Amino acid sequence: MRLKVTRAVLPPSLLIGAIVLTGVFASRSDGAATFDPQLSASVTDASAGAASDVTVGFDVPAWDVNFAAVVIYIPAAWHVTPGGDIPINARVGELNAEATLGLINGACATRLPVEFDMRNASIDANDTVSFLDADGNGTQDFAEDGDGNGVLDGIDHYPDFISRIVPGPQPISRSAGITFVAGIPIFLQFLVFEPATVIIPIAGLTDNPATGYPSVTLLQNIGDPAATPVPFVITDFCSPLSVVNVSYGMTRADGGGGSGGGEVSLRNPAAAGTYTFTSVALGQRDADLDGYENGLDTCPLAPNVGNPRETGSGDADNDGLDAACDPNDSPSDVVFGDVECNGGLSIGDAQKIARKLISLAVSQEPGCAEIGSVDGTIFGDVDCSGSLTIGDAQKVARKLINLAVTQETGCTAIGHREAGTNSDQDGDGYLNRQDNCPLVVNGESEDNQRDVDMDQIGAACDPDDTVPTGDLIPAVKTADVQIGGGG
Ligand SMILES: [Ca+2]
Ligand SMILES: [Ca+2]
Ligand SMILES: [Ca+2]
Ligand SMILES: [Ca+2]
Repeated sequence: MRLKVTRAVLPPSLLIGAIVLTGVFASRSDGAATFDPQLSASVTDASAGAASDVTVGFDVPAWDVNFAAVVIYIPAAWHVTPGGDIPINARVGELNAEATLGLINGACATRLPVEFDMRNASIDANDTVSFLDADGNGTQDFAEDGDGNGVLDGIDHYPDFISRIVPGPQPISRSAGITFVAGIPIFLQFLVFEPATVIIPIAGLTDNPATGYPSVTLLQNIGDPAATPVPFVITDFCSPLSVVNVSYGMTRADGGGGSGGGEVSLRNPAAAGTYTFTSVALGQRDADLDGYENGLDTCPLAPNVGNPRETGSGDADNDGLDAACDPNDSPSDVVFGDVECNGGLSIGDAQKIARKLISLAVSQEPGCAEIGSVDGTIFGDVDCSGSLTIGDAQKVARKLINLAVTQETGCTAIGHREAGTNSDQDGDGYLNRQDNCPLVVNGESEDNQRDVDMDQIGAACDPDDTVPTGDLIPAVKTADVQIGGGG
């Protein structure tokens, strides 16, 4: 089997195109972070020695922190056919998941169901394929069929990033599914290793052959230390998460009714008895112990006033920054003056707003002086130390105009906005909820979200970026399966 999960973490660059639900969650009081995933396991044919399908469920409840890593162990008494003994691209399973996402700086309000058709995939580490579009033809290499044999390259070639995420041991089998969501290829892989291969070290458990075959899931290239972040529409990956994975006992023919199928992929234990599946998982770090993982918490070093999973909670201006660290959480701080915003905002209107807002800004910024006229173009990062230049004022104006239009019904953004709405407080191109330093400029022009200790707090704002802040939360779960006496 082949279940579950990713090392390291978010925000995953995946999925778009979702169904927005509202009122999904009941309220809960705040408190320390919890991570209590649920594991289930079952077989469709419980006969001893049967080539039965195995279904494993893994769920992260609402309000828990999301996982940083999960390994599922298949009991050692199962027969797991090595990947090399099954044809490449044979259908070996299917996975259905429902993820909870925050989109475009919103709270955790979007549920996205996804399905994967899993194929037996190459484990030849000498024949690799990139997650990137290395050949520059507009499609990521894993999701194209470069050699024209009818099999996507992420299936019949070994992804080069696996060795960076799970260095060392080679899997005995790999299955892979590639599904397209809103035109974006999503890559899911299960790697099964020999028993006692240590992925998440827990002495006496994960180094014990009796615990079984560790199965690691990789989603996209999450966890690849060489991956390059990009600003993305998915700004949070939240709980709840629900995953149901079916690993076929016998491979199946293609959905189109083509040939193939019928090879044994999994076989139940030969002896009747009770067998235990195990999951070893790590919940994400919560540095300030306010119950919200660093990757979700836009104030990771200050206990939140509200709940970042809920729209507007503790966030009066709805910019994704909790009042605990938002330097301007009150929308009433902004003066709009006599501008008419119904039916659209003209450049002239914007200039009026700009003048008023610049005056407001300079009165609030030590070291800034009043400036003259503003033409309303171009902005970026403002340095108000010393005096405020016309150029600086233009930058301020742009930031504030964009803030204004996001708050006034009927107003639309004017001109081009290259950055700097209040949803991107520091104007570095990463929306607050994706930005691992939402108050410090660390965009693609700077260190691009660099995070050496991978604690989801960027180097630009991490008090010590060599030691992860907050603890991973371990959780070990088991699920028993009864195997009967023949059939
Ligand atoms: Ca916090
Ligand atoms: Ca706010
Ligand atoms: Ca930033
Ligand atoms: Ca860090």
